[in-house]
Amino acid sequence: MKLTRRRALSTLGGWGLLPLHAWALAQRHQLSGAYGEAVFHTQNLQTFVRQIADRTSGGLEIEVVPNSKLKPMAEVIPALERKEIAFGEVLMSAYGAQHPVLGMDALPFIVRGFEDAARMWDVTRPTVRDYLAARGVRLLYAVPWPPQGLYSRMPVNKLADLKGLKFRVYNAATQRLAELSGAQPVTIAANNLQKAIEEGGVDAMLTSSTTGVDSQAWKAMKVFVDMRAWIPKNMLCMSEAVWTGLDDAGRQAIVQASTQAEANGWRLAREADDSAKKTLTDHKMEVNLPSVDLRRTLDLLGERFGREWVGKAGMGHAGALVDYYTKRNR
Ligand code: PCA
Repeated sequence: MKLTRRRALSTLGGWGLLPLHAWALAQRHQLSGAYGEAVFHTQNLQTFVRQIADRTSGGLEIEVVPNSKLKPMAEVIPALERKEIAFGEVLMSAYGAQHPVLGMDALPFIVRGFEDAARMWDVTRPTVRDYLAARGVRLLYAVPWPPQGLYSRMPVNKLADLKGLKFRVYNAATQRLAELSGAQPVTIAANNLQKAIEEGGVDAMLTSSTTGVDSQAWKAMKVFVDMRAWIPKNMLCMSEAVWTGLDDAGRQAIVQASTQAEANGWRLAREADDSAKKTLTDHKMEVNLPSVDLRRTLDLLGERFGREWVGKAGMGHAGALVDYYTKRNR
């Protein structure tokens, strides 16, 4: 057991060598994690809070409450605004309706891999940070999921193959793809996915290799098309009012641990993707790249989504997309 300041103070307090109020001075907060304990994002959050506890010698203790048990994801940002919770993790695109740049995080067929995703984050970070700051929410870091691929019971060679299937959706982009291909969209949060699959409620879905493994996709689906539709990110945020109430040591610990969590998280996402694709194959799933025809349809679809997004975002925000392309093609 590590001797943290809190434990040391509590021991000294217990021996009557320190007044108990010194122990009580440690700040304790909760962090609303959106995904399950085994998910690499949640493990990264655990490392993040451990580092903060160590760096402040127990002066700042944060408890990770996983699986949206503290707050459903849609309520996390408003709860941070109201200081109802101190820290919260959300999928950026879950807030796509609030700001176009958050929706851009799940714009299909724009990024082709993790390097592109990192470029997109470079370009969009200031806008996301300022948008949140205006709401009294501090952005700490963002970490990607592996690229989103298509799972299905049967091989998919064209979008029409999805027609009529129960297609699990988790944000506006998945919803729109389901509609465009004539599938039947079914909204299921990641933490209920495994059960829904077991019960036969999902014929197809678009998510990462890792979420496919966590939800044991192979129990219903046999094919994974690694089509890299987008690379969505989770972001960790905190209440600005809680930040203001921290001492310098606490703030410094958060800043340092955030930088480290972001770097670790991007590395973990790549590693998790490699090992998850292997696990899918071990469970006899076919892991394929899209056929030439499907690729062509997807690219056209990407253009269409891009145009729709620019139309809604307006030219002011569309600049972020242009900046991204300029950076990528340099
Ligand atoms: N997993 C989460 C979000 C993106 C991902 O890869 C999900 O499927 O809900």
